[in-house]
Amino acid sequence: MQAFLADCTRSVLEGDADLAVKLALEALDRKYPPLEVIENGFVKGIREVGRLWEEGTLFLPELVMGAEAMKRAMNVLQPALGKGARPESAGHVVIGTIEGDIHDIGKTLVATMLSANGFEISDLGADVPAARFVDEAEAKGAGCIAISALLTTTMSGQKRVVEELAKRSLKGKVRVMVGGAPCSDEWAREIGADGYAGDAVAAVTLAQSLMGGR
Ligand code: B1M
Repeated sequence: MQAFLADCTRSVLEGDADLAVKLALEALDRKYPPLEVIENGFVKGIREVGRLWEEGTLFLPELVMGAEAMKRAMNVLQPALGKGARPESAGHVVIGTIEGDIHDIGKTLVATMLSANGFEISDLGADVPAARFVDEAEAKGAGCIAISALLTTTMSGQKRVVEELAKRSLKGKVRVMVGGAPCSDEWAREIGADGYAGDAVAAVTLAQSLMGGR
């Protein structure tokens, strides 16, 4: 299994989307736990790509190729995350990546895990204006808004969502959770959000506690 996970990591590092898809299909075939293959295989690869890019060893086209390999593998594995009996709805969550930010891999993984755990999901995609989160929550009667931000320059948009809720007298009625690399518990407190989740599993636990679910 360790050697297999290392191959998954390498496929993303090398930006080899065909290999990433082949390995993802093989993982399903071998009945490996999909979340472990994602987190300890492919995600490790994309984080290393980001680190190498930051230190100037890799360039933007290689970052894009790594992301493409990661996304193609996720497309294969994500349906397997949601398999099994669907419990009754644990509540409705509106999720998206904040305006100005197109990073959507982590957000989509969180949405899939929430859905697999019984939450109804409105996934607004990436680059979503603050007001749009609140419009959707109002329209769907959602109990929670989950906002992803991967850039230090876009995370302030999460605060705008909290402000928009307050403007419409919905603060406290619709709970807000934030996530993404630059966010933290401290940041969530600072902007008046109800919580921060560091990964997709923590996001499920947090949503359950915020919405009084299981
Ligand atoms: Co960009 N990028 N990127 N990038 N990118 C980062 C974020 C960066 C840290 C890289 C680096 O410098 N090391 C850096 C940000 C620096 C900063 O702001 N401090 C950066 C930059 C600078 C940029 C550009 C500005 C580069 C440029 O153009 N010059 C540009 C910005 C574009 C824009 O958004 N406007 C850019 C572009 C891109 C690509 C398009 C090439 C691609 C994104 C493809 C896509 O998503 N469709 C990309 C990628 C892939 C990355 C890195 C390498 C990987 C992100 C990722 O997918 N991780 C990233 C470096 C890094 O994160 N180490 C980087 C895997 C994913 C599963 O993890 O997203 O963290 P993550 O999600 C986790 C948790 O954070 C959490 O759960 C997820 C699952 O465990 N989580 C939530 C996330 N959202 C949540 C929401 C929740 C709860 C939990 O609910 C509330």
